[in-house]
Amino acid sequence: MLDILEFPDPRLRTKAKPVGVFDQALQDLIDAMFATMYAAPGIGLAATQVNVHKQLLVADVSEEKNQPLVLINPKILSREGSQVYQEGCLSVPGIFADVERADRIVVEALDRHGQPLAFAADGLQAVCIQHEMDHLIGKLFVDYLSPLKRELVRKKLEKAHRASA
Ligand code: GNR
Ligand code: NI
Repeated sequence: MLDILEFPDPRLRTKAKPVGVFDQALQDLIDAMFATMYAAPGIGLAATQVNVHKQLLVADVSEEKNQPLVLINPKILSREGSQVYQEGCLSVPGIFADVERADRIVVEALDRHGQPLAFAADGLQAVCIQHEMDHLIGKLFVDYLSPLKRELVRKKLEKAHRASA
């Protein structure tokens, strides 16, 4: 299992670089990210969260956990509408808050072998992809909260980190 960085770790603010090489090391990283995500359990995981600063995310929003999705160098081509969803994050444990995001997005990316793919996503899948893509630019869902709420979250997590140190 890979270690997941937790807010306010400054490494979560790193901007990921595009992936250019689709070698065995990348396949092993993707497999380890899925194992870590499913075990957590979570519906998505960005490489940034495991301290790998590459544009790579994994996700599976299905009930049966049998629809793994790998997105490499992802881009959002279009956004429509808005939805509010109560988000959580494996890097901000125990904190949940409403975030407004696009309701429907069209995404272009590469798969784990470097083959291009493009698709439309809505609902929870659209939330998840937008949340993961934020990680790749060093952004966290708590950044959408008021500064006061974000400060309360930071204090709560720093206290929890001290208690477990
Ligand atoms: O497991 C996760 N659940 C979740 C719920 C609502 C909105 C976004 C998410 S993503 C999160 C896993 C995670 O932190 N991915 O970066
Ligand atoms: Ni997250």
